[in-house]
Amino acid sequence: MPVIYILMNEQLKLTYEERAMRATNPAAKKLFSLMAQKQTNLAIAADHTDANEILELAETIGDDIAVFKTHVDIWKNFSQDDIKELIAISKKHNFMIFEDRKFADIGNTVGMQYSSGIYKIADWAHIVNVHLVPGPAIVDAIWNIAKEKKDGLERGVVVLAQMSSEGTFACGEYTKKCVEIANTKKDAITGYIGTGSDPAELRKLSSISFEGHVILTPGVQLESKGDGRGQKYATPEDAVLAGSDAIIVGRGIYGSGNSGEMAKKYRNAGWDAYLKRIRA
Ligand code: 5IU
Repeated sequence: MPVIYILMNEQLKLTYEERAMRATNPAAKKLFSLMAQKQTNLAIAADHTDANEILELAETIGDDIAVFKTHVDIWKNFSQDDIKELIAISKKHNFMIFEDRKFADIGNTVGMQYSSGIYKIADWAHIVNVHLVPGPAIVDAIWNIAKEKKDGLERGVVVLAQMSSEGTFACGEYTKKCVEIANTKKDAITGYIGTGSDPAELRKLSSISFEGHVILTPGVQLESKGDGRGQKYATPEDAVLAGSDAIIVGRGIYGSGNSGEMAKKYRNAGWDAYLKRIRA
């Protein structure tokens, strides 16, 4: 049994460059390549409610991150002009934008939520994520729109195979089912959300996940074990050694009082853990 386990986790030794070559989704290819080139596997969960603070954060830590994760529906002053500014900053500092919208409806509705309304997420987000509770058609709804865009933006869909919150149902058989579905849609799928709160569960996801898929992990902090509101944390090293390819950190950075300094600290912790993993 231990032998099988080691074999199944061989992909943990692959470099991001090697994973980029195996990836078939454009956003996954771009993300693996970008992480290798910039030497950072840090994603920021930019959960400010003021667009000005969001833009300031992006400018401050842009050089240290691979991904800037947004929740545009919490911005009290959302405008497409701010989105244009965010895109400009993302190009200047070379990071990808991930709108953490967690789509979860029937395909027809999700297609409209992705492309229409005031946000027009399809126009600017490299990555969006979906629950697979409604079934696989939700992925097709997004991908049919994404692949028709001719603007050169590398797009893809992240599947919420796990969650970091206490008591989540996204574990065990559900996670396996997510992987089964994602493996039938490798052009569309960038990868997974894999939990930081339970490294043993994360390790299971990583052992069955296709090596061209990226595992992004929320629930990561250096200091805290939880937020008292259901969120549970692992350290960057625990998460990366268990199979996380990109650590998502929110309050550990933007809530610290010194985002610039903390971003560098998390960047180093995440990258050192990655080097330790591929050299193990
Ligand atoms: N997020 C989680 N857990 C999950 C998923 C998303 O925390 O399972 I899916 C989001 C929520 C928040 C960020 O935007 O990741 C984590 O922020 P903190 O590092 O501040 O807890």
